[in-house]
Amino acid sequence: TPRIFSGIQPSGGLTLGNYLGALKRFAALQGQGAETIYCLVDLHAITVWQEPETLRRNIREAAAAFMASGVDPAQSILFNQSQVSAHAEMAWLFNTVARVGWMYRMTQFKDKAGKNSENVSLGLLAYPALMAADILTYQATAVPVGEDQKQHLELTRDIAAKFNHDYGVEHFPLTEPLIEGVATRVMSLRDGSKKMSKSDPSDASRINLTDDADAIAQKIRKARTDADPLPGSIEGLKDRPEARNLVNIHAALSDQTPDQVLAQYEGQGFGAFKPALAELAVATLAPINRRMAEFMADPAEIDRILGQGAQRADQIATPILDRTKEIMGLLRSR
Ligand code: AQP
Repeated sequence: TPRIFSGIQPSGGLTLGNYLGALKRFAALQGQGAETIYCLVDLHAITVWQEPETLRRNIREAAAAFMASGVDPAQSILFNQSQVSAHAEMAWLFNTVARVGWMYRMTQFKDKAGKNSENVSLGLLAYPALMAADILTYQATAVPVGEDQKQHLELTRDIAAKFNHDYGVEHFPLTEPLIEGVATRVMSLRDGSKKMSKSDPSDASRINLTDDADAIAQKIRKARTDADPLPGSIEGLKDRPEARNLVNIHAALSDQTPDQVLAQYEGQGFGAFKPALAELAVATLAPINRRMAEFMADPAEIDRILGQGAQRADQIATPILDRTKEIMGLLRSR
């Protein structure tokens, strides 16, 4: 059976971008004939400083967000990365396969390191090797991600191909990215050229899954736009990134195409569009927000679910890790 793997960093509160680009699709992929494995990638989160108490809370809150968005721990394996040691072990093996130059070329590394690239953690540079390990430790065949992760997925394929070539085996699959829908790149509400991100210093740039109805409505009301009326088709928004972003968000939330959305608003301005979008966003996010709060009221239950998920994940990962070590000539005597 095909096996789907994906993850999210618990490096802060999750956003509408994470929901539309990832969580909503994770839930929809369940029960479609593939095995689904979803991971809170806490080892990735610590590549930049995380305050321990905040990280602990963010891991539980991200687990609550997954479940509130419809990821069912009975149908999918849901766990946090650091509880399954195969991820870190496989990442080390891949550190010996991947080339340093591949890592320096990653745009996410360049963005996050900025001008300070000698002084970031070594983990931030090696991040894509750990991501390849997450995926290939399960020999996953497909990974649903947003547009921003495409380059890392290509690197995962490069690592798999180089491993298979160097050791003369067909051990790792060439994993396919699943980048689908109109919300593969939700943009900042303040700047249509930047993606909506949980680590953006401006809270007004994003909608958090924990925002209440008033906050959501206010952020959409204040979202940057222009004064022109809306055209009849998305083609007409080519040079209006902020407007295009709001229309795409509407389309993703209402399960329509952007053109279907625009058919309803052609000729109207944002004075009409924004309140409708706010209402739609609140209608989708309020129940998620409520369920998250219910899960968060019982952290021990979240920990139990993640622990159980980790045990199931470990059963798949460990034999694949062992076989990988064997192929590489590492001695196994138990
Ligand atoms: N704006 C977005 N639109 C669509 N999809 C998005 N994703 C993230 N932002 C958007 C998708 O969510 C998944 C998890 O991402 P991640 O948490 O592992 O890291 P990220 O891509 O770096 O997300 P953030 O929110 O920008 O986190 P920070 O600010 O910590 O770096 C991925 O599938 C991603 O594509």
